[in-house]
Amino acid sequence: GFSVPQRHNAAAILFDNLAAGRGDKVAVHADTGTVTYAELCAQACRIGHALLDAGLRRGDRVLLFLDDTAAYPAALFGAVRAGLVPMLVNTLSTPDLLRFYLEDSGARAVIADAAFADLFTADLLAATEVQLAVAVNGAAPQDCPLRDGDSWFAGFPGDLPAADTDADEMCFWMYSSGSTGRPKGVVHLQHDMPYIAASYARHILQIGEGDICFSVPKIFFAYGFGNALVFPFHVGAATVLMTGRPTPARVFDTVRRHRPTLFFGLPTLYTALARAPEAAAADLSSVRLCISAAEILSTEIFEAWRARFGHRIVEGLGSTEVLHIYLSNTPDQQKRGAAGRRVPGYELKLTDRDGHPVGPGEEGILWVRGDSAAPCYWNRPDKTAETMRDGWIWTGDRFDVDAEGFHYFRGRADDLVKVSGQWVYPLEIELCLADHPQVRECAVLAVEMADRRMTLRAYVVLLDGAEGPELTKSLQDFVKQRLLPFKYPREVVYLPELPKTGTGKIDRQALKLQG
Ligand code: 3SK
Repeated sequence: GFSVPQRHNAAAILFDNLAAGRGDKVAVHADTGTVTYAELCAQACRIGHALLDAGLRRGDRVLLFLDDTAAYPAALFGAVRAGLVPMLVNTLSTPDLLRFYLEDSGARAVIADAAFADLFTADLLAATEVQLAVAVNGAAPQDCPLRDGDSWFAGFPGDLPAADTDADEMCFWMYSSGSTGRPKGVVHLQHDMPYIAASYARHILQIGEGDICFSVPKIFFAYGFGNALVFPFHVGAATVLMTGRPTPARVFDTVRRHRPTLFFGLPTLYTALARAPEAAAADLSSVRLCISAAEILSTEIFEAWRARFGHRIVEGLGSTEVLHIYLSNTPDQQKRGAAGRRVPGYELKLTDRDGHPVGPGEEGILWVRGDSAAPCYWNRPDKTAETMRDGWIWTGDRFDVDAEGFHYFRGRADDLVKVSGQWVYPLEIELCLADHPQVRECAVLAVEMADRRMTLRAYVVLLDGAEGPELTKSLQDFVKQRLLPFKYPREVVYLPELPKTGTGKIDRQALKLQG
């Protein structure tokens, strides 16, 4: 059973390592060197002190605009220990989005990497409630309104008592972008971090103190946050943090230098790594588990990875609202194409659109319940009422489940379209096309024609072969033979690669705009 005391401050994930005698143990392997648990806790306390000294009070939001270095856990846990609420946002955010985050949250402080300082102009800060903006990992340029955090923090004490927070009190936020509309602030509570450690990390990763985690997906992404910070710190393990773009050369080199035991990626990353020339000489012998989430991994990449490195990538699926993975395969029990089985600690149910449970083997919309689920979106009662219902999270994803409990993703609840008068799910066609021997990657979208009718368009990246009418016919026939004939893509667009979002998913909005 999982329990935290009713008074609980989530920074304990980091600070309990001191009481456990791990002060001298390495917590972070970063590009810039190693940091021990004692050093990380002291820096977190200095940051917490500095924020309080600047006038921030319990529950105030602190926007973190940081790449993956030791400054991230120091700022995050320092703010939480001080009773403040860090907000983790994507460092690829546009200036407009950044302004939205600051306005929506009413954040009173910003901690940003000096490398991103030029985004935080005096005009932007003056238009918001930000009263304190600091740069870390170097000083911001002279004319920039961010003060030098590295030297300022150094003047504060390296210990700070934890704020006496309630386990059900707001702890940190992330933003969930969704496919349409403005992003929603996902509010997480003090007990959510220990919950994902006690569920996914314990049962699926079976993580221990000797592990070294390397999450290529970054900390601002809920998946990366659990992998890179919560899971390792909860058991006193170490984490490897890498800044910048994850090119195959840099990822393999980081693995070579730090020899992680747990490796976390996304399908796009595994695809790039498996195909990179550097894969031939790469050494993954330190790794005991390779994990993938967020999207379906193609059989081709799963097999290529197994052939090259001997690892069967373990797939799972989670969400920012639930904080981490609730459906997962395990190293011993995996089925190709399945998102996995229920992770201990979560309840799952499949219903029809009216919320009635579907029968055995039938397809339905997935709901998830568990203590790491966010209670609400910030200031969005409409969206909260749609998604958070009676303690359950409505995922909007359609699944069916086999007799052994493996769940198979069948698309979004709302992507059903009528083409030639018949209902189809574009994902079904996408999954079928992905099995064509000449297809490297594809996406299928329903698009509106000039006469307002809908049609199916496939965007295809080829493995080999020349694009043209013959190949288009072969792709269409492939779908007709495997699915119902009317489900074939009427249009096929060939691309050198598919556009990706900041978190590595296929950017369907960008494809739509591309026409
Ligand atoms: O997309 C996912 O599968 C995921 C996994 C863990 C945490 C967050 C997310 C969105």
